This record gives sequence, structure tokens and C-alpha cells, in this order.
Amino acid sequence: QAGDGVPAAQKSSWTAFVKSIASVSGDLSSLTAPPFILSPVSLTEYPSYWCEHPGLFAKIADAKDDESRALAVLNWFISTLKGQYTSRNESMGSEKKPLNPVLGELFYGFWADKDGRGKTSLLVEQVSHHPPITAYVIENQSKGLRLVGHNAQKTSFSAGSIIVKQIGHAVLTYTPPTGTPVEYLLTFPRLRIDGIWYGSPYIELAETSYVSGGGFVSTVDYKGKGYFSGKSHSFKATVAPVMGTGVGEARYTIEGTWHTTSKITKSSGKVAAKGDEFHNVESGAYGKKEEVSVGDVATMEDFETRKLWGAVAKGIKTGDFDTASKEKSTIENDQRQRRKDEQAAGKTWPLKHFKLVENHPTCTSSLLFVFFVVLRVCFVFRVRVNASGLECAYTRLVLLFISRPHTLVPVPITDAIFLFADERLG
Ligand code: CLR
Repeated sequence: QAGDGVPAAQKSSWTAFVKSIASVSGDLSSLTAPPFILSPVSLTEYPSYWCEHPGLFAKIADAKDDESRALAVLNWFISTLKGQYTSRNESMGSEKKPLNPVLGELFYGFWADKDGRGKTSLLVEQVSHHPPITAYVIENQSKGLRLVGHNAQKTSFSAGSIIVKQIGHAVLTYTPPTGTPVEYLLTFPRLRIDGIWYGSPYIELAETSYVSGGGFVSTVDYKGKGYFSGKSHSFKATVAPVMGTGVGEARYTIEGTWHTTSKITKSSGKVAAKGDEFHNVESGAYGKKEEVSVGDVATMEDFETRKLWGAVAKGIKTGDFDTASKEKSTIENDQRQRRKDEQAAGKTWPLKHFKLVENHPTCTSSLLFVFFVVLRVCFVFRVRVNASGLECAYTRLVLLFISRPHTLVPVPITDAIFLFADERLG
């Protein structure tokens, strides 16, 4: 029944919140929500979901050829979805509203070396507050793997659900011991947050996301439970070469539900190996999720997430919402003052690890658009394009166009950004 998940005393404030979602479209982050739906975790911590299976991430470096590497990247990507999109339901009973990071908020962490997989480091910075944009770097230096990405969201309300369009993308770079680096472009699925009526929100994924690079493109289609059939959290992925023999033809098809298991079918050649397990959240490397390790709060700087939000988080966790909201106001007032002072001084907040760069000057973008269309046509109609560098251009162009809605992209300032993080974490 409607409102079942809402504590009796918060029913009216939940209704007010839902109404405000319906009217204020775009950015939900600054809306005031009733206490029961608040999470004590800041959005700057979410990029750690990308590496809760550090072994699967490291394995990308072990692939022998482009084809198996494309599968390894897809495998790691799929393995992150359960954590990204269902873990709050598991740990807190429903999807929750994360703390809205302040400008310049920082989150550092790592996953220790184990079984020769190498150490993986995480660095996150909130690079914009209005709209909220979170940028991150995840790196396993010993394996030559580096993921750089940024996230923003555009929300709307439709048929009782919140629709979240993810803006941003991530680029995974694999640098082999010898030879040239390979780049994989990752895009993110669309979210539908259901269960709003009942006060127990949960996420379903929709539409399509891509992993493109190393000569292959993986297309992941997401489907939820239909009215009459289908399972929730279903997906179907295909892996196809972007040039050469069989361009655009799926070599592999993977089907299943991302929060449980999936199977892979090989479609190239005469022999089809059917029914092999692709991923299984219960077994082997998938079964053991490893949360990120962070340093001691006592040694943190003021703007590091767990220190900054410490008192707010404690209030939310212990049910002391008065303290939580008082502490939250203190942080917000401090932010407002900083912005005022900066404006008066004609300065802006200096980001620590990223700089914002213009993504696509209009003139080049329209030229490149033509090029992109030509390549896309080649791909769809399976025309062989074999020129070197074309595929790289293809990936870059996809990137250019999917990231169109925002013009500013955060890029890491230096290659030595982990020195600071490592210093903090010892
Ligand atoms: C952030 C980037 C991660 C994946 C991810 C998972 C959950 C998303 C979150 C992103 C963005 C913020 C989000 C959240 C679920 C709910 C929350 C959309 C995309 C909104 C702001 C809160 C809505 C309030 C309801 C719970 C009522 O890789």
C-alpha cells in the first residue's frame, strides 16, 4: 500500500518531498527530504563502486588479445552494477538520498595488493556544486590500468518514477608494458527510481550503455520487469568488432540479470559455445566484494568527505536528526560564505586534482559530426573500414557526442595526483 515504507510521523513530509520532485525537475540534490530517506554517505564515495572487485579490474591487464580484453572490460563493468545500483537497498533497506557534496570535497581510498593483483588507488573530487559534478581517478599502476571519469545527473519525474539521466562518462586506459596505450570509453545507463509511492525507492536500469575501445564495442541493453513477463535487472550485451572482418556483427551475446548471473554465447565461426557462465555474483572473484579502505579520520583534512560530514553522518545513523540538520546547515552556511568571499575577491575555488576544460568547440564539433555519421553508417551497414587510427577517432567521437549536454569536462591536472592521496593514507 502507498506510503507503507514511510514512518507515520514523516508521511506528510514525504508527500511534500514527492510533490517537490514532480515540480522541480533537473537537480534533486538540494531538495529537503524527510529523515527516513537520508543516507549518511556522500556522493563522493560512490565512485568506489567501480572497484569493489579489484581482482576483476586487475584481470583486464592479463588478457592476451583485444578480443579477450574487450570481454574482460565488459566483465568488470557488469560486476560493478550490483554495488552501484542495489547496495543501498541491501545495507539500508531502500534507495536513499546521498549527502550532496560541497565544492572541492575530497575522498581518497585504496584497495591493498593481494594475490599479485597490485594496489589500486581511488581519488575523488567534487568539481562542481551547481550542478553537482563528481570527478574521479582509479588507478592500478602495477597493471597499467587507469579509470578517469565524471558523473552528473539530470532528473525528471514520470508516471510516479524518478528518471535519472546520467551525464558524463569514464575512460579506462590500459598501458601495456611495451606498446601503445588502449582506451575504452564507458557510458552509463539511465536510471528509473521506482517504489516512490510506497516510500521504499529502488533503482531499475533502462536504455543502453556502451563500452568502446581496443577494436570492439560492447552494447549493453537494460530491461526491467515488464507488466507480464521479464525479470527485473535484466540485460543483454553484444560484443562486436568496430573494424575489419565482421565489423558490427556480434561475436558474443551475454544475457542475464546483472545483480545475479549471466551467460555468454559465442556467435562467430561454426562452433557456438552455448550457455557458458559470464558472471555470477555468488562465486569466485565476484562473491567477495571489497569495500574501499580509507585513512584515519583524525588525520584527514577538513574537506575530506568523512571528516567534513562526520557529525552529520553520525546524527543520521543514530537517529539524532536535529543534530544532523544543524551540522548540515553549518556546512552549507560556510559554503555560502566562501562563495560570497570568492565573488567579492573576484576569485573562484581552486580545484585540487582536476581542471575543467572545454569539451567541444562548436566549429570542430560540426565538422567531426559529419565524420562520425560516416563511420556510424559504415558500422551499421558493416562496411569494412581498415585505416589505422579510425577506430580511435570513432571512440573519441562517440565521446564527444554522448557528452554533449555539458561542455566542461574535468581532466586530471597532473599524473602525480596520487602522491597526495598516498601520503594521506600512508
Ligand atoms: C551516482 C553515480 C554512481 C551510480 C549512482 C547510483 C545511485 C544514484 C547516484 C549515481 C546519483 C544520485 C541518485 C542515486 C540514487 C538516488 C540519488 C540518483 C547515479 C538521488 C539524487 C536521490 C533521490 C531521492 C530518492 C531516493 C527519493 O556510479
